[in-house]
Amino acid sequence: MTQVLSKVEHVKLESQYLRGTLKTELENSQDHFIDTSELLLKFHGIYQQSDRDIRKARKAQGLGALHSFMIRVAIAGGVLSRQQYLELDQLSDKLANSTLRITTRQAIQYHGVLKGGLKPLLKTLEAHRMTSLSACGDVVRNIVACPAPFASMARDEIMKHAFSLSDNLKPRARAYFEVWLDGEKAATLEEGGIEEPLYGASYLPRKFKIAFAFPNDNCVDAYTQDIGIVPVMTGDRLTGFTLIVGGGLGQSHTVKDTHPRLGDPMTTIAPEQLLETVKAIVTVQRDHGRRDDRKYSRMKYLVEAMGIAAFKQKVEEVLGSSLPEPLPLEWLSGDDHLGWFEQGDGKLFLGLFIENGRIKDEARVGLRKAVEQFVPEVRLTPQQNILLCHIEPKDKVALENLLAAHGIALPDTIAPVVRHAMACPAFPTCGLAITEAERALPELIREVQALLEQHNLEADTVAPHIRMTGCPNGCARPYSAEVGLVGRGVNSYAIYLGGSHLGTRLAEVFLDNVKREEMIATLEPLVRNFKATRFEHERFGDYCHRVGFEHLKSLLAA
Ligand code: SRM
Ligand code: SF4
Repeated sequence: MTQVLSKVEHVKLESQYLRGTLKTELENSQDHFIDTSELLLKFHGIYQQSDRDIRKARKAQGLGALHSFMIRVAIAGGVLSRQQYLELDQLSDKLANSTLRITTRQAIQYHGVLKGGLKPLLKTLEAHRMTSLSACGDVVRNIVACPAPFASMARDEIMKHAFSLSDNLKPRARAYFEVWLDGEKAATLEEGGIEEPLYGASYLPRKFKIAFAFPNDNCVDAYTQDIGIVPVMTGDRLTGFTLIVGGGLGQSHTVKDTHPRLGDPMTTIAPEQLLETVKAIVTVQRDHGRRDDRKYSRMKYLVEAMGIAAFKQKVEEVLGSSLPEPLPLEWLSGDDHLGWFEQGDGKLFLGLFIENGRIKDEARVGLRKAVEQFVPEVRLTPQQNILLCHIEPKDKVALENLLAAHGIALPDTIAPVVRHAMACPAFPTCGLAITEAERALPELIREVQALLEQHNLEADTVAPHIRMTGCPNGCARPYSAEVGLVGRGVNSYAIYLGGSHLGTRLAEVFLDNVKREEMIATLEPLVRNFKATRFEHERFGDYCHRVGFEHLKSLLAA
């Protein structure tokens, strides 16, 4: 059946492989790009935004929006050399709003970049072997991987696979270096022709996300990805990969039948089959995903409509060979890797909590000095935190002192409920935000902390994982948390409950429209009953799932 293509499909097709009019518009005196270019910019890792805090006031003065840009730097596996981290830090002062925002996919975002700053920023990134190409857009996005830097052959091999997928799945067309790099060949990109061998002229129907977990540790939320890749190990030898296919979280309150979905285990393959199998899955989504309505274009809807068995058959047709059944999976943790650890090679790493991923103010200065003096490599985590890697044990005390001098707390001094919480950026930069998240969560989460302390439930083994977003798109993965708070209206949130702290079960909507100021009073009876009736070692998400929403609602009524 032929589909009526959505507007975005036409923009892609007519863009001559992502060129459009970007180059000429970059040279004009406007502070922004036209609509069609705005869509193409995303493939280059750039979002056109405006400060929503001042939009109304400007309108009242008869002024239009004041535009600036968010640039997302794709960082495969979240791995950065010292030099790269320091360069990213400096750029935030020179060309952005003096903050670095670690994302839930191990990337870095700049906010507040002006149009004139785009080219210098992207050129500097390139000079340090970093790129924003395909950090956004209808392509495979930043490849996520468990960042823990323990010395292990298998871990090194998994990271190499992540880097290799990242290189192999980048778009090939030359538009990025023509527009931003004065046509110079980018060291970070393999030069292709004018065409896209994998993606074709209209790229994928929608964004596509891939993450590598580590056996038993689901810190990357593998089930929420288009493809979650779980290594199979024999001792410290990598012997295969199990692929979980068709996950995704975005939904819309107003669009029927949109919903979060966890992926299905599809197959377990040998390590050397990974690239071609992933490419085959991407090809099936490219050729069969919906292109008429972007609300239903994610691969999760294709997998759901076909069923995993028929989807797998399509992948086998592309490969020309059959795929084995998946091995069973077992999850023991969704570790955040925070605190001091011995790497196993004589060095240490230190995982530090960064509230909602925003590196700013004095903490940014402290981190910069720490990296300059003591840290050869930095890794970003899918929980918006940072790991300082390969530290000499002799430097431990000096590093701790330096961090303390800049007000950076060690993780064991931070309440577990705070340390496991995440929020998306929402206001003032996100054009889709309905209500606050990053600016609202710090206060709310400390109120939750006080509530848990009242009931002696503050320990790491029991404090729930809570994630907040300013709209239902789910950027901080609220639906795979134990408690999800999802923007529903101005200053109100839907409360999702019953997810698993291992990311293996979705939370479901419990109450649809709870005012921020009613949040603690709403959670209190549930927390009290959890304390009174929980099974030994039971987590809050598991308790909510076990007792059911009817019971939980009766507690509220009482
Ligand atoms: Fe997201 C759109 C921020 C991870 C689902 N996301 C956006 C935009 C770009 C808003 C826009 O389209 O104008 C947000 C920019 C806000 C800003 O001002 O910075 C935005 N998303 C983020 C980040 C920065 C949140 C964070 O707290 O870190 C994350 C960047 C990740 C990265 O480095 O690539 C981010 N977004 C996610 C995730 C979680 C994940 O991937 O692990 C999801 C849910 C998983 C999924 O994709 O299903 C997610 N973002 C969305 C969606 C809904 C997609 C859908 O299938 O319906 C949108 C809207 C869209 O695509 O139409 C969106
Ligand atoms: Fe914006 Fe919504 Fe994503 Fe938050 S969840 S960053 S409000 S799109």
